Amino acid sequence: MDLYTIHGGLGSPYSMKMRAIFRYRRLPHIWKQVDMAHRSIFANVKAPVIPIIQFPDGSWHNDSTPMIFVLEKLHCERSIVPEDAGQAFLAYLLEDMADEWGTKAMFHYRWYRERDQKQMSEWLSFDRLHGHGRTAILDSARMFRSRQVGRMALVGCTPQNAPIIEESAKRILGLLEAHVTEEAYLFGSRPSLADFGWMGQLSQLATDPTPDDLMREIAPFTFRWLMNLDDASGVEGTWRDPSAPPSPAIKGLLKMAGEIYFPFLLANAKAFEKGEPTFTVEMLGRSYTQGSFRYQQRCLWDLREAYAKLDAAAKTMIDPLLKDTGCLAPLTS
Ligand SMILES: N[C@@H](CCC(=O)N[C@@H](CS)C(=O)NCC(=O)O)C(=O)O
Repeated sequence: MDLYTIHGGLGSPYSMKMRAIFRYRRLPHIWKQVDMAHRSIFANVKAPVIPIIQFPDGSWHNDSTPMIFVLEKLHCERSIVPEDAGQAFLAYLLEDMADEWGTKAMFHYRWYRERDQKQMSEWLSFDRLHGHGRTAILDSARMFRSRQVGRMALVGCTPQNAPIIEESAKRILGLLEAHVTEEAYLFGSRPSLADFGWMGQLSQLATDPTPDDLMREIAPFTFRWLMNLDDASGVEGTWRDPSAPPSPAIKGLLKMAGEIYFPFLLANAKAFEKGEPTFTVEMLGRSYTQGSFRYQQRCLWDLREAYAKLDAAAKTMIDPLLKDTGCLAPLTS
């Protein structure tokens, strides 16, 4: 049997995203929690991030978005890229926003408050060390916690940025909560890469104590939607009609991209080009500051390239929506 091996973790949003994709796509796989005994797998990939996936041909891969597109080339059944090129672009943009901006909420809620720091450092250490003794688990939790808390400023999870991150998380939850009772997924009755991208990040909000409480209170159906999407291997559906008006959720998420995600990407790219280690950008009426990263400069380039490759018919179809939501100018400038 052609078996994939996913080396991941329950506490890793990108691992949950990829496992859900493998399940939905019915690609035979096994799941391995990365633990101390398996650290050598990191030697097989460039960036030391999980999930790391070994393909049936023995090759090793990581970075979830490129992996999604490699899998699309290898398997055509149960694709997660909408058939219509314009919708496919929108799904890619929303997935990218989940990965790069949605993850701020994940990291912020996990490491900002004492309650979440304690619970999640202990659980994540337990995942890697269970059976090796309580002392080893708690010692490792303390080290892991101080390492993660120490990284918060670099990725923008500071007290100054907290109101922006929390407001944007609540906005996303509000949009999804209104959507999931009316339509199965963002681009139809079958899930797309955008659904899986958000599912990955929000699966962690549903686990960590403070955002778990928040979700149960303000987005209980979204919470349940995530649990269902975790194994959608039985879902059979169709893509939404690309000529139909966009749903309020798609429009709302794109508006967030125009107000938050693109300003963030543009400011990061500008700072990175100039060699500036940090950048500040105005969003939601406040100043947002964090370290500049090459990876997110690449995200902006990739989005622009994907948009530029669309044919005239696809652009005609989605341009009014992109323009209306403030996404067109950053994609074309
Ligand atoms: N862009 C990567 C990001 C993966 C990522 O950041 N993984 C995290 C866990 S969710 C990680 O392994 N971080 C390594 C670390 O914290 O040192 C993807 O889409 O897969």
